[in-house]
Amino acid sequence: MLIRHRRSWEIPERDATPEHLFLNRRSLVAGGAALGAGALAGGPARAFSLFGGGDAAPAAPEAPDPSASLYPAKRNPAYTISGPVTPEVDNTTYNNFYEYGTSKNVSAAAQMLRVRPWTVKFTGLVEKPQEVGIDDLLKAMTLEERLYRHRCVEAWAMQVPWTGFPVKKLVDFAKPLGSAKYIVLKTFKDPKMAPGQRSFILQWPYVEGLTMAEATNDLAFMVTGAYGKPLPKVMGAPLRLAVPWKYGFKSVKSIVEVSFTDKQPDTTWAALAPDEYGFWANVNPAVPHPRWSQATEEVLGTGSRRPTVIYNGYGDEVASLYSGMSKDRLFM
Ligand SMILES: Nc1nc2c(c(=O)[nH]1)N[C@H]1C(S)=C(S)[C@@H](COP(=O)(O)O)O[C@H]1N2
Ligand SMILES: [Mo]
Repeated sequence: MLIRHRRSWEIPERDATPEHLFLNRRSLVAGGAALGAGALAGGPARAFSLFGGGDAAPAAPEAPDPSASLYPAKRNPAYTISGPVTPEVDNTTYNNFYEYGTSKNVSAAAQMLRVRPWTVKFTGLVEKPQEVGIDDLLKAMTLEERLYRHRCVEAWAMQVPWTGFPVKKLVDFAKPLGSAKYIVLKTFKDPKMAPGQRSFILQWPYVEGLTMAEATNDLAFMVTGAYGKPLPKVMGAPLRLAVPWKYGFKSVKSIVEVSFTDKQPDTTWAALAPDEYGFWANVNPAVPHPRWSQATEEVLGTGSRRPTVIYNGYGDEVASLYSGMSKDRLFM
């Protein structure tokens, strides 16, 4: 079904996916000789023969998620969407989680992710560095459900019932110093648990960042669950970001470190392809990606497209964050 939807896209998926750029460049730069490049240079389909290698540790049976009783959380009616929620099956079969492969169908591969024990470190410009287990962090927070739009830079979109807590609450918990200007969120790095990290598809670990003003905006959300349950692994369990006015690559998954700095951090996609992806990455239909239009978006599970909206429809909440910044590349 999804394949048929993808065929109906105005732009072929291959032209719209960041990996297309990178895999091409990789074969030019490395000539297929460097670590992992032999497989990668063949393109996405062959790259993930890497994943069938059989040298991964067999998955140990898993205990039930200890946070399951926290779900479903009460819906916060202030955050809603027009139109239906994207069916869960369409969401969990069309993902970007390069730690588990560059195809969209990585749910099975992502089962290698182990979400307990899971520790989150707080580092950098904080009163006192600390580490906290995810279940202790969850106990310190009040979970709520919010319906959010999600817009990938590849011109597809979803409507998701996330559960979590405001990033602002995470900031309060971390107690950053007054000198902190940015929050930096990092994914784990463990190639045994994430075979994609065995090759240089991206610079690992995946890193994203926000200004303190963005992070403490009411919309910025730390996600721990979706569809009334703990977060499925493929969506970035047990802790991911959702900043719905920005392109999806900002919403980093499976976070293990939260740090605070006074310098704009090097973020994963902006570091890899600075001509195509930036730090701000705010959604804007009028600013095309260098290789495709952003004017419309495929809504997963519907087989149809709709017009893209500036700030993905959240301009009333966030446009003021960027006043006086018209010289910055706010929309890529
Ligand atoms: N660690 C990590 N986080 C990531 C990614 C990734 O590959 N690795 N992909 C990003 C991109 S491009 C998007 S669109 C969203 C996808 O989230 P979803 O799979 O839950 O829809 O996650 C973002 N966060
Ligand atoms: Mo994305």
